[in-house]
Amino acid sequence: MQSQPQAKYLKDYQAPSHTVTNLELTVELDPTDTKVVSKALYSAAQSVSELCLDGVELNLISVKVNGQLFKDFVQTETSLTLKNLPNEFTLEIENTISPSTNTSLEGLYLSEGAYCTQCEAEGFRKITYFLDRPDVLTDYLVTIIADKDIPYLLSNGNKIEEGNWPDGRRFTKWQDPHKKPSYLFALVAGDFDVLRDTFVTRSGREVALEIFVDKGNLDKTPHAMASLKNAMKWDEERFDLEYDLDIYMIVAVDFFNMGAMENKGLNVFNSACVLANQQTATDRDYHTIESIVGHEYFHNWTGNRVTCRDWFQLSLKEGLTVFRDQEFSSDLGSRALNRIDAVMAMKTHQFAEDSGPMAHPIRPEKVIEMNNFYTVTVYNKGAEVIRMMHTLLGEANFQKGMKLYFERHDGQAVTCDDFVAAMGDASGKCLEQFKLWYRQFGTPTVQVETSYNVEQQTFTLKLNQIHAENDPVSEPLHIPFAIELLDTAGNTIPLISNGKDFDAVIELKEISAEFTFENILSKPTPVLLENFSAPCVVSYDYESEELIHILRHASSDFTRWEAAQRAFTMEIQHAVNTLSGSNPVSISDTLIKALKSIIAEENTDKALISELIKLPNFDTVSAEFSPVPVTELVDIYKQFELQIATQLQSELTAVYKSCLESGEISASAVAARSLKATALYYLALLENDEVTDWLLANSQQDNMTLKLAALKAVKNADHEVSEQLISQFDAQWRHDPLVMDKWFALQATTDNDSAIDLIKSLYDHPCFDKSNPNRVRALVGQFARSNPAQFHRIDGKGYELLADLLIELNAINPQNASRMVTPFMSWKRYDPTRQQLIKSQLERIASVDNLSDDLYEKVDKALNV
Ligand code: B3K
Ligand code: ZN
Repeated sequence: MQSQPQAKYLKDYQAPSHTVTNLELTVELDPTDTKVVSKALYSAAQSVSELCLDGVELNLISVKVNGQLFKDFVQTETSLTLKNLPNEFTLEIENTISPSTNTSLEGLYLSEGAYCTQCEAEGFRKITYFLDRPDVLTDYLVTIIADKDIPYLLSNGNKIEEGNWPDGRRFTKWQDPHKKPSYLFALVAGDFDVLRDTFVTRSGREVALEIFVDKGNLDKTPHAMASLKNAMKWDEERFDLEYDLDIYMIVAVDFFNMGAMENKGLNVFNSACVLANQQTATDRDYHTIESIVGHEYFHNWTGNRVTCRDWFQLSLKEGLTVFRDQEFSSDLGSRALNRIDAVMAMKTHQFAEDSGPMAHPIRPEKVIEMNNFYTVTVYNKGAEVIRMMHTLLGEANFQKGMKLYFERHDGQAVTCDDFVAAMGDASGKCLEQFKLWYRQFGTPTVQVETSYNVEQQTFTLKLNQIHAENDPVSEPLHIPFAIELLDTAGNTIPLISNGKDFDAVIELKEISAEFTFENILSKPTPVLLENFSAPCVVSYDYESEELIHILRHASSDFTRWEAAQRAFTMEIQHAVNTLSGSNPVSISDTLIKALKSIIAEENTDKALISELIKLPNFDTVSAEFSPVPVTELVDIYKQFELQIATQLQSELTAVYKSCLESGEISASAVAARSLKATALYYLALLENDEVTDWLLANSQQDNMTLKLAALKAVKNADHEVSEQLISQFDAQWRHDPLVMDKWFALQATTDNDSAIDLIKSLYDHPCFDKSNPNRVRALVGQFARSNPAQFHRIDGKGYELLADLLIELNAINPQNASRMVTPFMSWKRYDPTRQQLIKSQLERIASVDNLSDDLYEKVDKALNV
């Protein structure tokens, strides 16, 4: 019988038993028999004579203590415990590993012939025995030895020596001047093309910048390089932070579990997050690359210079770094559109996680497999928590807090409390109550009631915070609740309370509180939780006219978007309630009228218009229902899209024609393409020769944004040219699997009963590879996320397809399997038939032999809520 995986608890944290200095790591690379020798000085923190090292899937050759062969140890599958040790000693361990059979993409593995590593969170233990925890900071001297024909042998820090090894192989030696935890160690060896550049820091130091990519991909690297230089400059200007090494390297690999990894001085990236040119990447890809390159760079201070004491504190570095990358993108591009993206991620993914069996605080308290906690909660809600502090403190005080944080903790491994303390101390603002955000989970609701007093010309808001049923925190949270009041002309009314000017941010600290504003000449329209100032749900009975008023008149673009989303959602809710038989449902005339005038707005960012006229995504809308009426929603979305296309045909056609751009990547061209794509998406639903010509013309463009827009539109509309364009794309891009991911994702949205067979047949496509996470996510991930009609088929075949794949992936790559199980986690939100179908698939997974900790933790939680 399998032993049950054991959970670890934050409350059990203990400081490490030893410190480690002067780690010398020698790695002799070989696909199946890599030899690793690690030598270091260990000093016991208190007088303990035992040392328990982490190590997984290692073949131990020898242990030496102070140069002498040492046998007094106990080995398990995950550890090596040495006994009867002196207080201080050198430890030399030799072991071997097999990178070529490592398909977990954790530890040292091969990606298309190149050696690379992934050590966060606990992958270093798959390379050698070590105290593999983030609070053990060590200096590294790394020697890499490999065959002569591998030109690049890279590790962290500076290359201090290279040459020929006595037996004819080559070696390089790297020294990292900064102490680091093992999760930031990296090694890469392979043959690459390299883009080189330099950056001069504001103190005048020249930093060498190098981007390594597979041969032939050099023309797809300039955007990542430009993004890196922008990030370096931005961090100096906005956060006063300068880079601290002489070299910064990025390596792009095809086999990678996440987007990228911030290893000190040597980032390893998923090639999807580096490679881009106009032919192969969409405008969205360009944006993602900029933000991820920035994110990894920003970790150099928030994560690497100051790191986490333990993995429960992951949000210390991730929440903060996501906040920083969001600010970077917002300062460089459109703040409103970036906010829309961030809030959409929260409402679509984080709220769902928070209401399901994997709900956890941004600082989790109990973990079985750490890799399961690189979540939208830790990352995105973590960033919202940092953003709330920014809102409460203001930019100047927030930056004072950052300064103090670095003054106090540079070179240390610390906790989220340390961060909040620095913010509180630097600003003088009490954040004691605010800290509850680190412990609570389940999305809080702020219930709002309003009343207008005509005689006194006052407007009163009554706020009431309600915690989710599963929330461990019952005391009130400190919620920055931003508001705006609009007058009948849509102007912002200045807020006055108790005779004084009132800042737009209400600090709600009680369970319920009332706020009255004076001098309000007529009944205002309230904008609530403006700019999503806290990660909460607002419950307020908006009249649809109020939403349309906000949508048409609010000065904040983000606010307009939120109003549009709410207005659409209300219409969908209404349609679900009235849907019966084959009776058509429709969007109200007032909303249609508002959409018409929005499309025609001349001074509005085209990219914003594009977002304003889109229906909210399926997952966000689903959250409003219990159980989710899958079939009805699919039907309503189709009817609504067709209605928008029909009733807005002339506006959409006009706007399509007016969106001129010539393939460049300026903000205005990107915006024009975005609106063009949305117009095309709707128009493709109508039978119209002119539109067919546009679709065909766009599909032939040398610009991936336009090409893909045409393909998405024809696929969604099941247009007569759909098949033709789909096979043309396949023929054109078969040589480039990264581009083919877009094609796999499109195929996954096939909205008819052939979808399951089609997906299964694509497993045999020459570009498809189940061991490549990008491919699997593009095809099956997209199917489960974006094809509700087929994934939730009432015969259960969609669920079976996903479960079959998860069972296979369990043996290949548990981390990827575990990521892919997400659509099953919310099974309780569906009707009894679907619940039963998903449950039986979860049970099938639970009964698999050698179920990984990754899947076990999630499936067990899903089944036992
Ligand atoms: N820190 C890495 C993520 C590591 C995930 C380990 N399963 C990327 C990032 O957040 O920057
Ligand atoms: Zn990160």
